[in-house]
Amino acid sequence: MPVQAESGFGLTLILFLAVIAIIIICAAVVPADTGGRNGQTHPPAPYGALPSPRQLQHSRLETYAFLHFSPNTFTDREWGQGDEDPNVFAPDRFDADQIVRALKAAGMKGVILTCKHHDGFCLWPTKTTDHSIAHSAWKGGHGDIVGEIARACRRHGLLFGVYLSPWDRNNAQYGRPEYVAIYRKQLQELLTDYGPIFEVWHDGANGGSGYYGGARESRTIDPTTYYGWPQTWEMVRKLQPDACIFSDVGPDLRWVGNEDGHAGETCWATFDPVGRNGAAPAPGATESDYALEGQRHASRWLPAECDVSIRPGWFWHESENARVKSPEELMDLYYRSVGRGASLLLNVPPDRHGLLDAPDVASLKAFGDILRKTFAVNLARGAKVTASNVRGHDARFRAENLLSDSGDSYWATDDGVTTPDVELDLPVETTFDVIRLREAIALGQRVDAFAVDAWLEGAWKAVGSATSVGSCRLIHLDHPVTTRKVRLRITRSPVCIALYGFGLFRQF
Ligand code: FUL
Repeated sequence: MPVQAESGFGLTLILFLAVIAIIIICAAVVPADTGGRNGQTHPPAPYGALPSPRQLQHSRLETYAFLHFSPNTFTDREWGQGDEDPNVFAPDRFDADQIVRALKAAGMKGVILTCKHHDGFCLWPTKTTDHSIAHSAWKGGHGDIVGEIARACRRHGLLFGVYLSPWDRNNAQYGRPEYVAIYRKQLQELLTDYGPIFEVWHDGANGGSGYYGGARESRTIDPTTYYGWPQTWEMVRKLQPDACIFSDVGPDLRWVGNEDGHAGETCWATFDPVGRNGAAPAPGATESDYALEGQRHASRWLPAECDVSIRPGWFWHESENARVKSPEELMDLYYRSVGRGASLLLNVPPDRHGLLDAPDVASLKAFGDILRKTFAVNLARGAKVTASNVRGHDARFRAENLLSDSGDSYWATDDGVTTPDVELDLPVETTFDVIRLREAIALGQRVDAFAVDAWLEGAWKAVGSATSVGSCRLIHLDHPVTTRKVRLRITRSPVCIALYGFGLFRQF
């Protein structure tokens, strides 16, 4: 029957064209470069310089403490000459547990001790010099401050790190090649005898004059060559492969360029240190101004660490007892360091008893309470999350991952989708004044800028914006905002995004 045959052919043709159309539409919706659905999509390609596993681990610490303790504590100085009698170091009630407990109350995840400051006095019984605790009357010459602090850290679940000043105003060999061997031997003792070390801290200060074994003269060294840093760091890697090395030039963490405890408003984790007058950069010999913000497209992952003292000085001075930073000042520093993708290294110096002093302990505790209470509950939890784009429609990269607490699950977009947005319908009307955002930094630092809107009186209103994100970005709003709906807009990014850890909080 020709008529039937003809209409049968027409139907087949229509069906055929419909299938082709569906294939074309699907191809447009699921971009070819991200693969298919349900676990078939590949993650975004990493962008720029990337963190090493040890740097990734370190980025999760956020805050840790510095302890400046030496003969200076007893002589009321900031920089000892190196000619101090070892017996001046005489804490009468030293209690490592009291110190570490007070730091833990502030939420500190680790402790870095000045095992030797510029005066050259070693707080452990080193075999390299007589200028040490073993040659003082303290504990009959059997004391070991390094060991006691390291063990207390372990007891209380904190990490332990070492500061060993390269400049040594006591040592007769300082300025000669012999001293570099002594310095390495000291570091070797510290990295061998005290368990796992999370950070090794190299100061850049080199002042010139000193005791130097009685010579009492000024000695200058070339910081770019004298210490032979590459060989020293090779030894650190061998003895403590997980330890991050801090200095003006890294190799794992960079000095932020000030001792006030804050990073730049924009702060990139990527950085190529800049030497002075065209010379190679080295600890103590960099143009440190560049470190505040880092550089957007530098070749190295070298995040900033912000060091600051809770008091005006690094060492304890009775005259500064009334000038201990308040918990509010510490919170402000937290926002301007951790909240800008850097870490905060807070110095709290033990006093002449060998304890943290009462005003410091009180401020640490109140700071820790504010931190814990502020970040205890993410007010965005339970929100319905809707994104303008999800990479390959793949559940692995779903919008809900924006609220994830781990960088292993994140919200990502298709390649080429660089300015997506995401809406959060909050379960109830919510008041917040802190916004948090994190990048899955294992894939590099991707986002250039973003904004956050709140649905207020029937319209979206911008309430906050920022530039670099990295491991953590906190926006502390001037005024709390109350709303049912929040929108995150990525306003600039060279590549597709990979975000998690979004949070809304109310500062306590
Ligand atoms: C500086 C040193 O000179 C200070 O005494 C202190 O140790 C500080 C952390 O680093 O360069």
